[in-house]
Amino acid sequence: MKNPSFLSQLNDAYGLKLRGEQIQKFGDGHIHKTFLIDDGEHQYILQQFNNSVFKNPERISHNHAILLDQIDTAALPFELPLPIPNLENELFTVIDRDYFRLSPFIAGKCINEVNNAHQAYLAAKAFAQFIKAGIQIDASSFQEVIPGFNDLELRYNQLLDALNNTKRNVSGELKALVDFYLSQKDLVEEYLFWKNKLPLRLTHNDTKINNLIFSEDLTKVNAIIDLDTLTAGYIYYDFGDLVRTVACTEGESSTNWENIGFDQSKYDALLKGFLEVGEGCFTKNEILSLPFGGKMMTCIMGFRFLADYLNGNIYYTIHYEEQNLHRAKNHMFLLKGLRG
Ligand code: GN1
Ligand code: MG
Repeated sequence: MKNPSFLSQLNDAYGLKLRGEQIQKFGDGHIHKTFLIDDGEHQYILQQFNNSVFKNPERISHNHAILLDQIDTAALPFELPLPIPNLENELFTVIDRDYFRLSPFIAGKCINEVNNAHQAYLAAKAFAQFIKAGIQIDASSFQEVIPGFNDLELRYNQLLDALNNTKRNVSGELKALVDFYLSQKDLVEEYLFWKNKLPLRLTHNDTKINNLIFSEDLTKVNAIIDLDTLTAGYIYYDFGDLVRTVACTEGESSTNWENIGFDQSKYDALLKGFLEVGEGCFTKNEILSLPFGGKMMTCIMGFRFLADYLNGNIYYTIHYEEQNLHRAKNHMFLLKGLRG
């Protein structure tokens, strides 16, 4: 972030006076490149927006506008840091053909794993409060940001396509992993079973634990972040991605295979937090669908990581060649644990 032309364009766009060293790489997201700006007086989050993943950014803005119009965000017990317009009143600033945006910085701590059941409870409460705050909104007014984002049938078919077109040698461990995921077809059937039994709600759709900002002492949720994927969905998506990233004995990037499994006490705390908020407003079927959510979201991420590995790692940020394969393997152990 020290290129002088980049800096002057960024400063001009937002009326800032930043120096290169005031912009530092930040966070663990897999999609956008995120930086922390700190000029000694103000702090912001700067993101280099991934517009090959989000091909229709105007749909994100459409959904955010509904949220702002229909939810009293100030009444929520946490922040929803939405992008700050530049001096031209645009949400994105194009610099050297890349898209950038600025958001408020919320102080606190992002974690990749919870330490105890109480943190799990707080996380579930926050995401359920988000759903509850939007429960009166007609979900059909939201636009689909990434087509079929949480559609398990589509992701299964994308895995099959990746398998048919891969340049990798599908044998040994890779073959075993592919066979495992293809044998999860019954979850696709269950996904279709639930489809016409549940109402669509405003959901976040990417509720992994590091998309929350906790207070430094981890006793409170300060903010829900990564608001690009919020759109109409089923509540079990949001419960399920929490299960995937909270009710597990090891985080998503762990390769301690023998330690990876399901954590019942954190699961129970998630359920308690989610239902405490949602009781009386979630339907009976929605509540019955929650256990499916954990299995489904773990399975869908296994499909997606494995498909990305077969496709040559074109989607997720990786730190080494086999990382998507390892993420899929990690999720196989968790899914086996969740399926009992
Ligand atoms: C991505 O952006 P991030 O890291 O919060 C992904 C989610 C996955 C997650 C897996 C737009 O989320 O769907 O669950 O990685 N987001 C997108 O860790 O694909
Ligand atoms: Mg994120």
